[in-house]
Amino acid sequence: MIRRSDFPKDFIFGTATAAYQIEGAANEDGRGPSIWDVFSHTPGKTLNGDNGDVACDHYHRYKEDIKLMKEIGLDAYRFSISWPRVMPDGKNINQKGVDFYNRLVDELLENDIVPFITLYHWDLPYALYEKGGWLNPDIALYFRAYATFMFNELGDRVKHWITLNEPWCSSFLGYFTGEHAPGHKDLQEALIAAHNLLRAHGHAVQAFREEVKDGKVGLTNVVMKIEPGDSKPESFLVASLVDKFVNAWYHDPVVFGKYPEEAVALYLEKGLQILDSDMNIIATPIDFFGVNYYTRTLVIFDPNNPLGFSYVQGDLPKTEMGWEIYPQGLFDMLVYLKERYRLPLYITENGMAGPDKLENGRVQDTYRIEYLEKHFEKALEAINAGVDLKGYFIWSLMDNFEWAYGYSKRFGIIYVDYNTQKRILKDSALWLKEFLKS
Ligand code: NCW
Repeated sequence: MIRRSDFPKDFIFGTATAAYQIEGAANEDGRGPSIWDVFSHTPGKTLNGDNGDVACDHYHRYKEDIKLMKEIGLDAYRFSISWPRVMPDGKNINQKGVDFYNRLVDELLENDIVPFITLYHWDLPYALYEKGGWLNPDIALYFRAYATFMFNELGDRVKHWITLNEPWCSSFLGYFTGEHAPGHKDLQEALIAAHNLLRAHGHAVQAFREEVKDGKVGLTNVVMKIEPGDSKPESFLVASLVDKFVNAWYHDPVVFGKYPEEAVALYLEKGLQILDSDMNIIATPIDFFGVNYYTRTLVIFDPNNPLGFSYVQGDLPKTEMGWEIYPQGLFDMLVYLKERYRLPLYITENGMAGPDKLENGRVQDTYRIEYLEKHFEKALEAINAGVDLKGYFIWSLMDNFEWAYGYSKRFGIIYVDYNTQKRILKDSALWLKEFLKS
């Protein structure tokens, strides 16, 4: 059985959340609307019309939530800042919003829990969306100003920062498939958004170097193992293409200052110009990559699909998201990232949505324990294979608003009863508590 003591001494274990998914208090203390408030309040966009108005009410219950983290014995906590809470119009400061994050950070530090902050986990101020959102090149400078303000405000106490969470989702789910806010369906827009997200990232890293001399900054991407879904040679080719589009696209420019050739070709085809000066900003050196790993994705060559490929279902056991459980992919991708980019890594998210049932005050999520244990093993294997992996954040601390799926998917190691806002440690949390002592 894997033990905590098998990991390096300074390896950290934590949990992760995101502001819109847990905070609630959507209309309190001067918070402005984000694209997700508007999207989730638009009929048909989220399951059952669910929204983050109340969510886990973490805005009022953060002390209780930190107490639970302490009880489990977690070393660190990754959370995101709601940009529209601190800058309701995207630009001007809302002191009450800022005060909340000061209280949150102080409470974490008092409990010896190391804060990791994500600046952008998908909740763009709606006021900036009205100015063009991620399609407006100026967005990178708005983001830089917001980041600079937060570095100044919290950088004395918070030393680990992540600029963006999963820019692939913000650009492709937000602007191409339309599953996420703002719900556009336009490939050219997705390409522009992706580029502006990376520019925003680069600007924030530059600001970080000026403001926080003794901290570390990185970018978190969703990292998917892309595999061919059949044995046709064409499917191997499309798998490698999709891999470039999901993985290399958001890593290569940041380290090498270059998009993969296939992405460059797509920008050209769509008549979009990429400036060298942009690439220089995007490639401002970072300290680590954050890895959000959940699953593999199978693709096959499909001439009938305008994209040239289709997704297919694999036959491994799946989580409630329909995502295959594939721990080996975590090992493979960690080794791949190490070899290609030579940067320290954190697993900034890993976990599963399960068919959790609260029965007699208990949630017996043995599947989640098994999932975590297997992924812990692969993380350890990667460390032993020479990957500079520094920490592991479980998604998520508690059940929360799962975007387009609303409250129907439960990823937490803590169960949330949304009627009472009562929190109940699932068996996985109890298991983790023992693991962290081992
Ligand atoms: S949807 C998504 N998530 C979930 C969300 O709760 C969290 O905020 C995100 O950081 C859990 O972790 C991330 N990510 C999109 C992953 C897409 C994977 C698609 C695979 C099938 C094609």
